[in-house]
Amino acid sequence: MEPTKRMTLRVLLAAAFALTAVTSHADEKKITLGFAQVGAESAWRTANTVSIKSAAKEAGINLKFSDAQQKQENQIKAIRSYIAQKVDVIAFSPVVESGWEPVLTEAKAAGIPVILTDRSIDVKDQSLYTTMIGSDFLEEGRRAGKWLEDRYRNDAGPINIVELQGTVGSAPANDRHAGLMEVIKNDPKFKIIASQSGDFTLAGGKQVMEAFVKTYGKQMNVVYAHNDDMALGAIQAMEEAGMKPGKDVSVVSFDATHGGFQAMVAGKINVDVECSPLLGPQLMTAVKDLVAGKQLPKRIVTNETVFPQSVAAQIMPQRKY
Ligand code: GYE
Repeated sequence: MEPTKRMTLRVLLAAAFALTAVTSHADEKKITLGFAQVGAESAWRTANTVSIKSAAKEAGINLKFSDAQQKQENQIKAIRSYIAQKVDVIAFSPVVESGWEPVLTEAKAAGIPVILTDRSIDVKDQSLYTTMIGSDFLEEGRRAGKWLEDRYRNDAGPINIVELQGTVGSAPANDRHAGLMEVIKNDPKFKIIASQSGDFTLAGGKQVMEAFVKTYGKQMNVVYAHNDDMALGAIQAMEEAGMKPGKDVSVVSFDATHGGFQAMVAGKINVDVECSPLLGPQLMTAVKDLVAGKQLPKRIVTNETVFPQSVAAQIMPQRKY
């Protein structure tokens, strides 16, 4: 072949290659994920939302996001709208455990797979969701119970516990309570003298604690708060009543957020059981795997630990939420 012809051929080949590259890229459909969030009730939740939004961006996934303001009916509405919009995958963090069959049956009939994150649900038909990514709240409750057993090992008791529960009917509230009970039920010196929901918020925790302080005062030995926001609210209520949280009363909390760590360093929370909100990257991997037709494990459990007050100052700089 003459050099000029060879040259033209080369140019033509290169152009053809470039064209295929462009078309195949355009053919690659962007995955759309509909995510129905619980709300913005706590520092944990804020970190969870940031994690999901930034992981979706990073993974090149088109995210439709809704905030249910802690109301199941809002979440159901959001899921229905994702079904109507024919998204590729639906994920949600269920406010409460019960009542999901109807809407999940609709998703299944539409052929849209559902992933649960953070909180689990109570359904007979396990085929209504593909996988559940999140913490083991029962184990978290047990961990807190074991810390209490150790702390009061040489104390004859009674050890009076007041409990600030999370949202009524939610998996973390149910299981953090059940996990504690499992550990202390055989030791009669531990008594839960009062238990009420503060809805996982700082204001809720403070309000419930104000009432507990008035009714039980010095009788209280332990505040068992289902999250840091409520623990921080309870601390305010105790301080306003002239008590010394962390000293007069042990404060046990969950999440291990920055706020929780700060209170530990200040000596006001005695132990914080870790619960990680950074579920975004794992969720996006699961979404991509699902769309690629891969089989997912039914349960993906987050790795977590317990932070006693004694390690708080040293660990705090490494915390990411
Ligand atoms: O502990 C609390 C949040 O579901 C694990 O919800 C989550 C809980 C978390 O409001 O802070």
